[in-house]
Amino acid sequence: MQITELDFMEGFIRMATDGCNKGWHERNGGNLTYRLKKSESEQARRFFNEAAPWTLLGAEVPELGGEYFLVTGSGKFFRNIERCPAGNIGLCELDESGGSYRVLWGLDNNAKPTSEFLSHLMNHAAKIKAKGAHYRVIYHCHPSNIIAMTFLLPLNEKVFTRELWEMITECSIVFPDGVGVMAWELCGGLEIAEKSAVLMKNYDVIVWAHHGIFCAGEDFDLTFGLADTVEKAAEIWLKITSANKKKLQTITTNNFIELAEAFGVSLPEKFLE
Ligand code: 2HA
Ligand code: ZN
Repeated sequence: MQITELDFMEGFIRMATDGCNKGWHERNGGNLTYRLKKSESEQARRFFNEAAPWTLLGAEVPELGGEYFLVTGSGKFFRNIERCPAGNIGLCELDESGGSYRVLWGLDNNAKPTSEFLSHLMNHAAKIKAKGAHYRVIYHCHPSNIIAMTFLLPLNEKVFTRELWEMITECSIVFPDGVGVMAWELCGGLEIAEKSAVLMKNYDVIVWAHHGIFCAGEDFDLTFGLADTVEKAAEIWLKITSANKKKLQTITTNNFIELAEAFGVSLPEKFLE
C-alpha cells in the first residue's frame, strides 16, 4: 500500500484535480489544506520522515499545535498533483506551540507549503473556534464568474448574498449564512489572512474581489460542493446580466422564508429585507 491510496489522500487529490478540471486553477493559482483526523495521521505514520527538520511559520497558531495537515506546494500547479503527488503536495506536522512545521512526507526536492499556509492555519483556527472541530478543509480557487461579479456589484455581503441566493433555489440551503465579501487586498500577506479570519467566524465562503474565493468546510465533498454551487450561481448571474434585461421574476424574500422552514436552515435577517 502507498500513502496516496489512503482515503484522505485520495480525497485531497481528487478535489484538487476536480478544481483544476473546472478551470479554477490556472498556472499555480489556488491552494488547499486539510487537517487530518487522529486515525488518519496514525495510518500515514509509517510513511513519515521522522527526522525532518522544523521551520518557523512566522507567527504562532497555538490552537493547532500538534496537528497534521495536507497542503499544496508553493508555486506548484494543481494540474500536476494527480500525476506526481509527492512533488506537489506535502504532509506537515505543527509543533506543540503551533509556531513551526515540518514536512513528514512529500514536497520533494525542498518544495515549500503554499505561501498561504499561515493564512490557511489562521483560518482553520478561526473556523474551529466559531463552528467546531468538524471543520477540516480550507480551499482557495479562482473561478471566473464569481470574480467577474466583483467588477459589477458593490462589494458588500448583502448584495452578493441576495444575488447569489436568487440564482438557484438550493443556494440559500447550501450557504444559509450567505457569503462574506472583501475588497481587493494584496495576496500572500498577513492582512488578507487576518481579514479573512474575521469573516470566517460568520461565513463559510469569502469572496476576494478580483481574485477568487476562500472557503471552509467539513470535508472535501462539502467544501468542493460549496465552491461549485457559488460559482454556478455566479455563472447564471453573469448570463442574465449579459442579456441586458431586468429580471422579470425571481426567488422572493417570502420564498426564502418558505425554504428556510422547509429545510430547517436559519437565514440571517439582514439578507431577508
Ligand atoms: O497560490 O492563488 O492567491 C496562488 C494563489 C495565491
Ligand atoms: Zn489566489
